[in-house]
Amino acid sequence: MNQDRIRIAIQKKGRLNNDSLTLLRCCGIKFRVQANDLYCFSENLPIDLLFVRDDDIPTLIADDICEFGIVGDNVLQEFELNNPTAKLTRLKALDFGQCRLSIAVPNNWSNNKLNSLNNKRIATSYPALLQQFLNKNNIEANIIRLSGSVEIAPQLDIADAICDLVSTGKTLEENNLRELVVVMQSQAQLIKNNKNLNQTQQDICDLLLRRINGVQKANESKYIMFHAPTNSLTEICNLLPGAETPTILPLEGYQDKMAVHAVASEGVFWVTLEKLKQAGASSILVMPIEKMLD
Ligand code: PRT
Ligand code: ZN
Repeated sequence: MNQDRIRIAIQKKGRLNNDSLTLLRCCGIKFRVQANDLYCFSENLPIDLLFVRDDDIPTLIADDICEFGIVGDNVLQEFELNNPTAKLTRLKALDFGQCRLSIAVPNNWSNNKLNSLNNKRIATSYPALLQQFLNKNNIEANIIRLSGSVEIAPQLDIADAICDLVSTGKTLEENNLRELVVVMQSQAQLIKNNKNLNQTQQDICDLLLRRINGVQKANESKYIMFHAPTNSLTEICNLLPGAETPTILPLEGYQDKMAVHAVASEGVFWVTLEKLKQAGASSILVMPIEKMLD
């Protein structure tokens, strides 16, 4: 293995694949991926990508096959509970792959209390996380381990309840199930093992983290431009979410209004724009920001 490169394990196919590749591309890492590739080399940075099942990512990193990986908190925490000596570090929450691990019960479950789960069978692909939750809440239940299609377990009478990932809730609804309690919230994480990187690898790691920060900041920020009456500039600028120092420019041919340009570091919602307009702003433009570096 070339010691001056770093390897990042990402999901080959599934919910995290596209967002992981998009994030790396936004960080300026150039690569060409063919449909059945198991790995690919970046064309412009000493970074290799490995395409694997998401469940294998923590192991690949713990075993030092890859230095980094992108995986959901749910898979990571289940792995950590099963491998308490493996030390993996969360470097960065990535703002995608959001979901929650929840216990769900059939719609006709009459009791909303947690202790209604006592002595019941709960099907899940996350037995360690579920067991930890049950222990914390003093519930004794029978965990049925399933690797997929957990939501149909109650209909097949394999289980009374399930513990599975939920994002929109549509799957639960389609299977006549409802959420009883949230076990954990999850999102994609950039992770690394605790082994020391050599200087070249550390430099690539720093560059990657700096660029991910830049991409996240740019995603959260908007460039906003408008015209504002000179006598209400302060009031109007105070309405801008998270904008520190707006640029105020004269408008050719006007004495009583100015052009304001600002970076709003929080989302700019319609309500904000409506408030700006009410306060006298006009010609309001909101634009996405592609990259940001402090
Ligand atoms: O083949 P491989 O093992 O790599 O893929 P996989 O089938 O195990 O994983 P995949 O692609 O389904 O999910 C990868 C990761 O995406 C998960 O580990 C989570 O971190 C994250 N994620 C985010 C989700 C969901 N949202 C999600 N909704 N993973 C799964 N689901 C499933 C859930 O299991 C249920 O079947 O979607 C259904 C519920 O969705 P809603 O929208 O109907 O509530
Ligand atoms: Zn998986």
